[in-house]
Amino acid sequence: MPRKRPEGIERYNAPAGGWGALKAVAESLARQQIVAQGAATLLKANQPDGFDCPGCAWPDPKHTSSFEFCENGAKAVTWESTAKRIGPTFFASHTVSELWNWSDHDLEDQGRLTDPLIYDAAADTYVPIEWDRAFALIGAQLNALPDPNMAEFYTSGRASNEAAFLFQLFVRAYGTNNFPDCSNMCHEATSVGLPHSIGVGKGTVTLEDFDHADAIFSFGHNPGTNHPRMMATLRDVARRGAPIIVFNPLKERALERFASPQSPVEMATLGSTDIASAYHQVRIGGDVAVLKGMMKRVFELDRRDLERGGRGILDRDFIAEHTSGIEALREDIDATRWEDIEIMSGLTRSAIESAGDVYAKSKNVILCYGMGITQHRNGTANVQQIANFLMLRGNIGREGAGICPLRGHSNVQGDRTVGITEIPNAALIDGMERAFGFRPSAAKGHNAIEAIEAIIDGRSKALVCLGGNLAVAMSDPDATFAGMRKLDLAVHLTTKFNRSHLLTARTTIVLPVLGRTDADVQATGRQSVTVEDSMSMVHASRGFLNPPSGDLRSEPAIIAGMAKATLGDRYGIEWDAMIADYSRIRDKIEVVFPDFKDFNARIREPGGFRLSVPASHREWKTPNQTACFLVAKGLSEDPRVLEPNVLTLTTIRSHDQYNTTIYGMDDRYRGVFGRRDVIFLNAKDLAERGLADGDTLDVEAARDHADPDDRPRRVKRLTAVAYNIPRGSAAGYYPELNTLVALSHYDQQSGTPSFKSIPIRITRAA
Ligand SMILES: Nc1nc2c(c(=O)[nH]1)N[C@H]1C(S)=C(S)[C@@H](COP(=O)(O)OP(=O)(O)OC[C@H]3O[C@@H](n4cnc5c(=O)[nH]c(N)nc54)[C@H](O)[C@@H]3O)O[C@H]1N2
Ligand SMILES: Nc1nc2c(c(=O)[nH]1)N[C@H]1C(S)=C(S)[C@@H](COP(=O)(O)OP(=O)(O)OC[C@H]3O[C@@H](n4cnc5c(=O)[nH]c(N)nc54)[C@H](O)[C@@H]3O)O[C@H]1N2
Ligand SMILES: [Mo]
Repeated sequence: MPRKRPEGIERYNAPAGGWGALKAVAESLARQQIVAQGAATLLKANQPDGFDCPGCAWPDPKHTSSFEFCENGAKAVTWESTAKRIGPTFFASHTVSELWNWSDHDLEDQGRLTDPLIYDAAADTYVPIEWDRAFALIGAQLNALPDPNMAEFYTSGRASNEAAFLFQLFVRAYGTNNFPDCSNMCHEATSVGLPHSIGVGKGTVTLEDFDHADAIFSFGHNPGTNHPRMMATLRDVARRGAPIIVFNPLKERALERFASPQSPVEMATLGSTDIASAYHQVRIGGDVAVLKGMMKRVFELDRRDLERGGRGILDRDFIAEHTSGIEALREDIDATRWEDIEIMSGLTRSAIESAGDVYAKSKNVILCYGMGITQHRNGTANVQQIANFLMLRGNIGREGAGICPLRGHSNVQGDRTVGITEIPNAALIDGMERAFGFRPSAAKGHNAIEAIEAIIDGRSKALVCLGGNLAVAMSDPDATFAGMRKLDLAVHLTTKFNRSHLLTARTTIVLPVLGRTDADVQATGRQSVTVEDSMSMVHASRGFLNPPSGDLRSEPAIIAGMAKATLGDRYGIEWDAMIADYSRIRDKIEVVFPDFKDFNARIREPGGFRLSVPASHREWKTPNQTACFLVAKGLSEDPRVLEPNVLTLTTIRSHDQYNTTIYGMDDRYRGVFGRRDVIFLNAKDLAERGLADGDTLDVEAARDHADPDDRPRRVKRLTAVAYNIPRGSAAGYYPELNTLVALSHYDQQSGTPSFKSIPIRITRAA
């Protein structure tokens, strides 16, 4: 008799997509009470005259496609365009202390905020405040700080280019570069790592390149859930017979099999398309070992081919003309032993060699990657080894080949492009001076980790958040929450109410904003904003719904309101004129960033335009003007992973969540229903500890006594799920497990928290 599975844990045998996806959309429309209006809203997503889907940053075929069905895009849209509202009456009857005990799902599920609010400490509730009074308070408190560097200005990647640009203008005119950003927790390893390799911190491919690729390598991303529109592309690639080689510790269903809701045949016959041609379940944190192993194979095949009188496997013309550093890389790879590669990757030599053989045989290769690569202590090194791997055969800067980081938030890349950065370069400073007549500070500001540390230490006393849920998204919630409660000023621009807003400061103000789907009408009429996708395409986005209440303002308008109240007419910045007509903001963006030449004209072209990515045409903006092979010593990021009894935990997203937004409690493709308090483990790792599927466990982070931040970190009572995952690896859900991550546990080069490799120990719960 097979043991009964734990409650809510089932086996999911169907392909990803299919009828299950259609059903899920119908359910989320019904749950958000928007059946009629919601259906119309979905039809406007990613249309030429519609809004940009807030679900992910995957590009559209020219942003002109007929309606492309996407379950999780639909969830993101319905969650925002919900008919539910949360206003003063709600807050009058619920204290902040009471709301603290609500779940993240229940907080946001109250619906869209309708009024600006301020926290009343005496009553422990939020009460309405007039916009102008809120702005005046914010301005007075920011001006009262002895030093502008005592304030932090956070951006979450849903903000439009226009909002982000005004935000950085406001903050730089105020006098600091403290720009913690969700990107610091996400693709910072890409932004920091790739410029050293190829001179630009962005991907080099376009959507069309996928039509010309002979093989796709996929590392550490889960497109069926997080970039669902990518599935159409992967399906096309698979159907033309090009290999897709996947490296992921978990067998993600959509990377195995996908039934396209767009395909009448697959829907009618319950058929599906196999996606991965080979699926390698790499150990968590084993990617450097895999990449080095495949490079070792390529060097070996190259040597053999030369011995036989061939021209070799390496792209020697590309290497000679465009690169530097190949000899040092070859030495490092030669010195790396297969035994170590096998231990660290958890894969056999022959499996890695077979993947290397596919690479060597394919003319054009694209490598895609996500958080499984960046959120490690060696995230930057991971990204740079990927660049090395591609460069060996000239797979950067030509048709059908290149590097494809899957960005997170729908405009996280754009926010960076238009100036949200704590490390402004000379071009940005010069550009700001050209556009606005003042020279902003060039001093390095705080990234996300540094901002939280400054808040905890009391060095920073104010926090202004352009969206997001910083406290819940960050490592070490215990320390982070306590720090936030000591602030003098906390300001949140937001569509919905979340836990970060419950961390009240001396003055706490919550300002409700228009979302992507809402019509944004200003003095000169309805406005569009712009966003940049993962492939550097910039296009317009225009909402059309009636806003949730008459008292909402747009993000640009609120930023301008705070700026005027804080700066007065400092530097003569024409805030009102820019808000009346956003094309004037774009004119200024164009002055600061010449790449946006003819910005307003070009966003009127269907599909928008592509920003220049020099590496895409083999122009290398590195100090020595070449693409650089970079050596990363060793294979392990953290000696603790080899200690006895230690497992490496990765934290992942369920199918029913958007970062800290929990839409629902199911994770359909992984067979988890109605709960999130689980930990996925290899059955043998469980058995070795006298544990079994369904047991209740406590999890403790392995200690690092040399770390000044060392202390016990525990999550209690998780249910063990025996799962198809490599030995030594474990997985569970973000954000519930962030308690296990010390603030000091991050990649030293990029500051990206190491959310994907947390050394842990498990024990049976008392
Ligand atoms: N519906 C939905 N869409 C989203 C989001 C969302 O939460 N929900 N979030 C958005 C954001 S901000 C981002 S950054 C992206 C995130 O998109 P992803 O990068 O796909 O997000 P994760 O769920 O973190 O998944 C990481 C994947 O890496 C694998 N993995 C974990 N550790 C390792 C490892 O050590 N090596 C390898 N090779 N693989 C590993 C996991 O098994 C998982 O499949 O999605 C964006 N889109
Ligand atoms: N353990 C662990 N931690 C992680 C990760 C992980 O994989 N594991 N991933 C990290 C990553 S990749 C990221 S990007 C961060 C995410 O960090 P954040 O970007 O800070 O978090 P989100 O959950 O995306 O923010 C959701 C909130 O944004 C607000 N919001 C939604 N739409 C809008 C809008 O249009 N305007 C405004 N102003 N507000 C809006 C809503 O209030 C909602 O509650 O988390 C990071 N944390
Ligand atoms: Mo992200």
